[in-house]
Amino acid sequence: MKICRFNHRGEVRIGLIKDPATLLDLTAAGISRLHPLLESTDAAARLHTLSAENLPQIPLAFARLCAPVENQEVWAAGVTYLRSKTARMEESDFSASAYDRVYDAERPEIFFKSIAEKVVATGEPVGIRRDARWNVPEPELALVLNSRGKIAGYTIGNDMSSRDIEGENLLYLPQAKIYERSCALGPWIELETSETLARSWKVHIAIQRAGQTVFAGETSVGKIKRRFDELAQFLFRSQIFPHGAILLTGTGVVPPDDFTLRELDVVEIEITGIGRLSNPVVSV
Ligand code: DO4
Ligand code: MG
Repeated sequence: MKICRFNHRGEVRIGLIKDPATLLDLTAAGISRLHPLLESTDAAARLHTLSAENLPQIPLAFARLCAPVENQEVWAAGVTYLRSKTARMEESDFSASAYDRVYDAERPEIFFKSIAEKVVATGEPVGIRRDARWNVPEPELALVLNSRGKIAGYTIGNDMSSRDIEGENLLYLPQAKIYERSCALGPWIELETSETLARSWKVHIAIQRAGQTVFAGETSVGKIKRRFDELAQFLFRSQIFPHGAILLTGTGVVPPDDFTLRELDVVEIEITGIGRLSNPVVSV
């Protein structure tokens, strides 16, 4: 079951994706936020009941989807795929061993990525830093965690990154990762999915430039080295998240070293089982 936030005449409403072309307006049935659904233990049953009711229907093609995040902080795990470890070791000089160590360490790499209001939705531009010369998207499965640290659902994330800034010095990581429009989430949240099923999903990325595909790559969620509850438990150690949190799970697709994003490129990330997150690129 897929739930979304959408903007209708200036008001953010909650929707249930009924079929590939239609969403049901759950706000007409009194559901005005995602939070109670993510906290609830019987959200799926409630949504099944509601989907049989005569709720207003909106063609998806006309719906302006908002990022599926309300006031959760967005965090990200890193170096969870072998591919990410080797690419980062190659790009960096004196900090290469840090990636090697964290890949095998008990404690994962987890870093802060974004506050909710800075997250961009599908269709909205993601940013590349003007002061960086090597900018890439990072297509990632995102865990939607409730306030108890339980996985309430999954969405797609783009952890936009400036590889030259990160590669110059690991202490520059926050600048490589956190800047205007550096995080996209969407298009919606997939509920009711076990980790076993999610691990069978494929992550696919294509980058379009002037109508041509200039990079495409694919990986599998199953290649993530760590269990999802392990990542969630580390995030929730000595921290509370009253609104829940979003946790990106790391990238397993890295474009070749001579590739950098350009303004007007379009980044399309698809995760089977969820859908597609699509964003044009702007310089920020
Ligand atoms: O260690 C730096 C960031 C890693 C990351 O974002 C990833 O592996 O996806
Ligand atoms: Mg990443």
